[in-house]
Amino acid sequence: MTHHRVVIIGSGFSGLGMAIRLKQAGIEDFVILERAGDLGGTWRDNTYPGCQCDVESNLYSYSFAPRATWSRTYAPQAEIWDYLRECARKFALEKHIRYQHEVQSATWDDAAARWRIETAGGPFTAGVLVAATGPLSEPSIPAIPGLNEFPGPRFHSAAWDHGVDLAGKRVAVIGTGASAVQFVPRIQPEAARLYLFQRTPPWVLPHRDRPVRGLARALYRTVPAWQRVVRSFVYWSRELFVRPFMRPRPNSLPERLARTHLERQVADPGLRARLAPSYAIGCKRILISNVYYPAIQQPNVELVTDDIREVRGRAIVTGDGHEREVDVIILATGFRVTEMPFASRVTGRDGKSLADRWRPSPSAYRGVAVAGFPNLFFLLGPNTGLGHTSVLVMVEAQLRYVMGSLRHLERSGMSAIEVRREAQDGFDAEVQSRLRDTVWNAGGCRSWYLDSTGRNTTIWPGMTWPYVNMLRRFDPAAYHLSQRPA
Ligand code: N01
Repeated sequence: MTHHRVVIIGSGFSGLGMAIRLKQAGIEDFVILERAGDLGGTWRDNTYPGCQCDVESNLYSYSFAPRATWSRTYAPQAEIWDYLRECARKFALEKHIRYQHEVQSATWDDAAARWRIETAGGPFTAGVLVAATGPLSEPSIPAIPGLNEFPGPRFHSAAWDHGVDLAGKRVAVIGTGASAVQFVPRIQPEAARLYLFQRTPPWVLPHRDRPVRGLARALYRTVPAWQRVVRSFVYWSRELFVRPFMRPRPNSLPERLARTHLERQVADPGLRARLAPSYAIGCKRILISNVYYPAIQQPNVELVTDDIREVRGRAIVTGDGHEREVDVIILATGFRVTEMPFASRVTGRDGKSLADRWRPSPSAYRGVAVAGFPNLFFLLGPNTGLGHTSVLVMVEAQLRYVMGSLRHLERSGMSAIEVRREAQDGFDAEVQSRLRDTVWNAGGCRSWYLDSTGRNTTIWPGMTWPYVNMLRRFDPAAYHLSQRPA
């Protein structure tokens, strides 16, 4: 059994960010437990064709590790994954990572004031546990009758099977979210036939991606302050962009832009009507693409808007009884965001699991701390997701806050720190009240932002700067400290 001052779960953007901040503070006694054989989280797993970040790389990167060499303004997956490996090398993180160490359980031991962690690679104990498991790490597999019996290849977009050759095949894609919009234009030219099963049409805006030319790269390299200016510009344009659609209003500016994009790219009024969303823009994540609408109008593509009833043998059967025979099924059905399977493996002070504590609906103080779970911090926890800008803005605010709490705990000489229940409940009530009339709650759509009770436990209600400001300083009054028995 090895003990560490801090144990981080997950080596994606937030887990690595935590590790870097610890190192910068001179703390070396930590490990990162990673269930896979490589680092990178969602950017390691999502290797589907066309995978690309939909936020500009100058903002979708750590502020403390800018990169001058992005090839495009919106970097492709391989480059982002490479960036994370580069950061791990630059900050000497590799020696701290324990691969193939999936966490099976984490239990708070009150007498010893530490976390006892069982993993696939052996047990650990931790003074402080940081859960950086990521909201987009558990693929959601739809409960379609007969899907498991489909005799051909079938895979989720987040676990792309590159061994399956799609050339000349009849391919079914289920789902039209952010992932499908990126890979459908890539696989359409290969497939003999592509059936795209759309349950709800997304809002799509034009993409402004372009190559980063030599001059810009040279400027970023030689005048780093210039890249910081560009980053700030991107940040504030996105902050301002969210305002016109935060409250659902018909015909908002972003909605008009998206409608014009649809009208320009799709001439057939019948198809256009089937692609036109009937909910307010922003209610679901807004997608960006210049190639999605053109791809789905190719003669080998059929957009299917009837509900899927079942998979029968090789056929996908829709509600109207129509059967479409396919060779491959690709599930672009998103992630289990609000259930967080990891929660059932964490047991707190009173012997209750986090999943029980979070039933029927999760919440956390400032998205990072939960009463009953001392010395445990979440990165990108409940209500700190975003629909309009880089989640790394939230992650960096949380890193600063967690570092503040570690310093506070150390200075106090105590062994445990736990958020007060009333602080957590008060924060949650305020977030929920601010969310009530926003597009994410009242936009007229069903989205993964809402959990099974209809509560929005995913999204931060609006601009990010108030959150960043709030987390600038650790607030000891919201916590109580305790000492382990002598
Ligand atoms: O998943 P989604 P995603 N039968 O949940 C449909 C991030 N991301 O993987 O809308 C039929 O958006 C579902 O239909 P409906 C980003 O945060 C980022 O595409 O629920 N259809 C929907 O169309 C994003 O939001 C990047 O009616 C079913 C689709 O599947 C998040 O990941 C790139 C169904 C799921 O869409 C998830 O995106 C890619 C069923 N039973 C992803 N179940 C960046 O660029 C679900 N659907 C940063």
